[in-house]
Amino acid sequence: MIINNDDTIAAVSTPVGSGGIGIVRISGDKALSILEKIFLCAGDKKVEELGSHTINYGKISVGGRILDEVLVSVMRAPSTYTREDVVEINCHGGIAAVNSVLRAVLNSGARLAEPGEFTKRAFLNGRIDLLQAEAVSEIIASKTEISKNAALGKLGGRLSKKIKALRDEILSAEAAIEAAIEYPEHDDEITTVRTTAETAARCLAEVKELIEGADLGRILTGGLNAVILGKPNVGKSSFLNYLLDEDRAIVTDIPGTTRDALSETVNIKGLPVNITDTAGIRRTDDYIESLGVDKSYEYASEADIIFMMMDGSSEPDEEDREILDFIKDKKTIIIINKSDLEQKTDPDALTAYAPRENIIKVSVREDVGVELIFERLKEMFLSGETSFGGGCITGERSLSSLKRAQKSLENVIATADGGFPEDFLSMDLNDAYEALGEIIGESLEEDVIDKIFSSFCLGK
Ligand SMILES: Nc1nc2c(ncn2[C@@H]2O[C@H](COP(=O)(O)OP(=O)(O)OP(=O)(O)O)[C@@H](O)[C@H]2O)c(=O)[nH]1
Ligand SMILES: [Mg+2]
Repeated sequence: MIINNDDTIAAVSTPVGSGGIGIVRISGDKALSILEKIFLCAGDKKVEELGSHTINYGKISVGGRILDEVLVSVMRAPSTYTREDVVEINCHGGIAAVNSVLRAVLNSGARLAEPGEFTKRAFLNGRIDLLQAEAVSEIIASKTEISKNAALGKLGGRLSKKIKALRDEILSAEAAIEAAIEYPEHDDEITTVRTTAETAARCLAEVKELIEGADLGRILTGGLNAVILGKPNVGKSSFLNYLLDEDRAIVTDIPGTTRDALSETVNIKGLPVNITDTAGIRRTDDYIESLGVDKSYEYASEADIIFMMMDGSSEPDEEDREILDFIKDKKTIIIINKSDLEQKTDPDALTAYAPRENIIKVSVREDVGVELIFERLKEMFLSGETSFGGGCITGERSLSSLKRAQKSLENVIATADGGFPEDFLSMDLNDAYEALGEIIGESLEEDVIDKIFSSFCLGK
């Protein structure tokens, strides 16, 4: 993707399809002169007379033909989304009106924006850093209030500040080492090395905390991957339908009803959950069913949480035991279903497979106890949420930079403990500094930056 940042860019910033209004956004040096060519402002005002950050009524007209009746927001640089002159034309929604206005803008000298290019400009022009840019696309992708709030905190820059503070601290330590090497006569080597190790340990603790938070970040943006697992007929599909509040999956009293995995996204206590109902697990000669069983295990292996379901009205049997052995070392909530019937499964007898608080008796059919599953899920995955109100690191890119910083800081401590010379420390400190810089978008190659922004929505 080769992009000339001197161009004036334009795109439709609202979703394609019918709606009350659609917005064509323009950013760049020529935004206002382009508007001048196509906008008949009420009161015959010229565009140059329009104040910054005003909304102006008028018509878009090309060659004497009126394309639409519009409201135009005029925002002059530098207090704009991109820090360039920005114009937003609010047209009538619907494909025809919006596209005709976009075409007029493009014919008047703008270039169609690449996905994410407005935000990329905000980044390149220094209004936001890379973490904040990522937060923008996370806000757009948020499926729940909690996800959105975390992304909003990140956009506000709290996480960026934390990273910057860490970098400052590392840089100071590095400077102290350099000074010590430069002027050995003033250096008390033992003290310098010890102080550096202390700084590295402090930073390491924070980096580790950020790595832990990244897991929550991934869940808040992409959703928690949950799988309902269990032998046939225990009520897995009934549970999925309960969560969706609709008859999504077929439920019958015939074991082996579900043959193929079925996934949906639901909001559980603010947690976005991608939940998969699977084929009941049993030994079977039916080829298609056996493929479904293999798939059930596959899904469960990759899940963040398994809901293992059992039928409380029957004694646990071989099939249950096989699944219990599989989930034993995995994050699992064991759901003992059908509590409305006479019970033959004792939750206390299952504590070898999951902590007691993760074994929950319910009746999906009678809607008893299901709330306890939700509460437990929230405790398991959102307990750290308040401490990450400023947003979490998300995405493989940032996570691998964090891990590199962790490794380098660990090296600093090991080197200090090993009594190696001071210049060894400086290299690893520098590497940690660079790795953290990548997260906020400093010291990143241009093609990496292009790649990051290309995953954004068009018009953002
Ligand atoms: N009594 C009682 N019956 C239930 C409950 N939940 C589900 N059932 C019944 O159990 C039977 C099986 O339910 P499903 O949801 O199809 O079970 P499944 O685990 O998806 O079964 P497979 O797809 O065959 O693996 C149906 O007849 C449901 O109505 C419950 O809480 N109490
Ligand atoms: Mg089913």
